[in-house]
Amino acid sequence: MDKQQLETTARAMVAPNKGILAADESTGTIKKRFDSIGVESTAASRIGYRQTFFTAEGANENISGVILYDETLRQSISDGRTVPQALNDVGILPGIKVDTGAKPLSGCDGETVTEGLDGLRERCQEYYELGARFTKWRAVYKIAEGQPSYACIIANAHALARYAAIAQECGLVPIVEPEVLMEGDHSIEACENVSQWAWSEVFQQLYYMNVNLEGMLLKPNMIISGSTCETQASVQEVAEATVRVLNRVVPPAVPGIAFLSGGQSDILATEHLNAMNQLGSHPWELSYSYGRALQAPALAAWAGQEANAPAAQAAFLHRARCNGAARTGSYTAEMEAAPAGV
Ligand code: 5MM
Repeated sequence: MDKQQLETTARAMVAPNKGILAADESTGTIKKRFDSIGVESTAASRIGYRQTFFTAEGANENISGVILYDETLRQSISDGRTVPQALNDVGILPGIKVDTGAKPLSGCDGETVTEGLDGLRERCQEYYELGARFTKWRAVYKIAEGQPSYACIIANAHALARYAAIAQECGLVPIVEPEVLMEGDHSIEACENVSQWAWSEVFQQLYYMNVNLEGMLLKPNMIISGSTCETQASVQEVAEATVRVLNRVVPPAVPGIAFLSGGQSDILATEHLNAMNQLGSHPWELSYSYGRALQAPALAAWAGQEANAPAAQAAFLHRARCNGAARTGSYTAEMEAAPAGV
């Protein structure tokens, strides 16, 4: 492991005005997205869609890296370049999702533990050879009566830390993603309590597994009201609660926090990030690693037609620019005026 290289890569992933595009939908998830626009999900349609992001001119101004799925890392875009090559050519770091999904946690009604540790070292070594420079593993926690359980908290934290240590050993920066789901009628206070518990355990396990904090990133949920909670916290409340919990549990040695959007609307995800960056000084970069919040308008504009690629790219670049501005707290509602081509 080259410690210096890991730290340099981690810092590049949260460079000023930049964030990460999460395009690592597994085959089942991308099928759901394509179903929503009536497009068949095939290997060809998946790369046809995703290459609109990889080839969007100027994306590198606000996108530092892209999280890919195994299939995509091995595919080529229409001009024949491999996906890692096409990204490298414009200075965007290729990354790879290495977990194999959230699976039922025995004895814990409906809860999951994320799997994928078997053979992880060998897969990471191959991914590095294929050009990946960072990785991602997502753990999922749901809030319900008596949940998350201690078993769910401890099993997922342990797996995240084992994963992070192996990734670093293979020269890959680990993005550690403990996601407390927003689905449910719970309050923002419940989200705050559960997130603080889950993230504290994650950092405890990262310590036990000797993970180099300077060479990793955290990808958490924001502290937010449950999606069906009658009282929805304001943008300011979300920003303050999220930074408050991060301050309690995330060591300043971690270079950056790259939030997931988790089902928030694209604009709300930008507003929340912007409000956090307006709060004043914090020891880590506060950035984004959005999937749906960066892709949703582009997916709708693309609609399965290659001819719509320019419109999809314009929609994507617009969201990337808005989130880039949110990195410095300089995003404004006026920026949402529809860009040309959308
Ligand atoms: C891109 O979505 C990923 C989906 O992975 P699975 O197909 O394995 O469920 C997801 O992990 C994503 O990287 C993050 O959750 C961020 O995406 P959102 O849409 O929450 O910003």
